Amino acid sequence: MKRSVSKKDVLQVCTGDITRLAVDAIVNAANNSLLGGSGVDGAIHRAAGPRLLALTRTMGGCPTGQARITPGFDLPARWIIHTVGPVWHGGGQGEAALLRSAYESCLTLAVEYRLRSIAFPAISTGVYGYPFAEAAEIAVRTAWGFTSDLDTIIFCCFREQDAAFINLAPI
Ligand code: AR6
Repeated sequence: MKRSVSKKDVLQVCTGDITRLAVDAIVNAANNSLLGGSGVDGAIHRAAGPRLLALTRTMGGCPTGQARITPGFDLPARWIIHTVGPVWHGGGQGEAALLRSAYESCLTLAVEYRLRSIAFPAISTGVYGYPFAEAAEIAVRTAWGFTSDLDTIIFCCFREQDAAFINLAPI
């Protein structure tokens, strides 16, 4: 299928702290408990404030590869979409399918909530150990499937050097 030129601009890369982004939703790379943790999860809980934990305590967690939505509370973003990526065990334990499912679940929720803009951290590439380049390829390939449904899909890299691994060309 031919892609229109304008669709290309839906996908963007930025560097820095995702909690600062004033988009409709930022994605949290959470764990199965949804009760917070280190990395981007900790940063999001700190920036969103204590009402986030008060709510996620009632939500019963989230299976790997799925997603849940909460308000953004004190964040500039209106919503937080919490997803749980796979722990990297070498690639032979369904990690790629689970990571694709995590991205797909977030993007599907964004469409259901009629959101126009969403920003992703590099899910699973920190504590969970997923090789960055492989994870980035899955992220971009999955996001291309949603470029007709959203105006802006941002890949937010915390470390400046990670942005070089993200190739936005359609795969
Ligand atoms: N903004 C954007 N990206 C960030 C930020 C930030 N403020 N902070 C870190 N990153 P990680 P995971 C990047 O470890 O691998 C937590 O304890 C970071 O450079 O946050 O999915 C959860 O509770 C990396 O590229 O998430 C889980 O237990 C990416 O975010 C576990 O870690 C993901 O790193 C999830 O591990």
